Amino acid sequence: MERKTGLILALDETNPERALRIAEEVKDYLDAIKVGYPLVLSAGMEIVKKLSEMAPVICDFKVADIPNTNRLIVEQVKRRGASGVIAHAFAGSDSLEACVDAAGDMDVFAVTEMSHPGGKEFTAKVADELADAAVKAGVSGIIAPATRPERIKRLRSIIGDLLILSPGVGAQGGSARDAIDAGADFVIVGRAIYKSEKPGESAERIVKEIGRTETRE
Ligand code: NUP
Repeated sequence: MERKTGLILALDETNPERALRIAEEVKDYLDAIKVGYPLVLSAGMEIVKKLSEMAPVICDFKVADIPNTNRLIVEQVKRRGASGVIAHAFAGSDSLEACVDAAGDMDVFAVTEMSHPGGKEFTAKVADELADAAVKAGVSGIIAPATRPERIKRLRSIIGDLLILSPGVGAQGGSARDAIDAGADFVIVGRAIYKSEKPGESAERIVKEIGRTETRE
């Protein structure tokens, strides 16, 4: 995935018309648009094609099944024109490898430690091992919490040069600057943009904040 601004929009707006309007308004600030169940269950998978005309689309389906089912899901995501898909690492190496195989030239990102408070309960305890398994499975990158920059730093030391996409900025309390300084390549931002009265201005502010940070070499 190409990095220009470092910003990925989490488009969890469930009104399809409003979602498309927001995407249109902020698309120039984005490296990708992440869609998940909230929007896709409301608008249908056709929305992926429409959004991919504005920016590369990552489907955050947190794929977490047996290898065969994972493969079938990822094949459908690819058929719909997505550029990336998010899978859970906790389902195991074989499940993650099935995603990578089915993805071909599409990016697979593996969830390690989740950003919400509950993420500390289970995922944090095994996040280092999940990151290691993700590297071995051949993913493009991992999802790591902007709410805990010190954990981004630690996970960076495990995954080397793979990408880190970091959610938890804004509504969940994390800052874009801290996440990027800790080693994230991209921040994923949802409510702070799509719930803003002026999504364009909010996106611009975050892009400026990312630009002021000490990005990795
Ligand atoms: O650990 C994760 N935390 C997280 O928030 C993994 C995720 N995929 N996400 C997603 O990032 C979450 O589902 C939402 O789409 C987005 C963050 O949105 P917001 O908190 O900025 O509104």
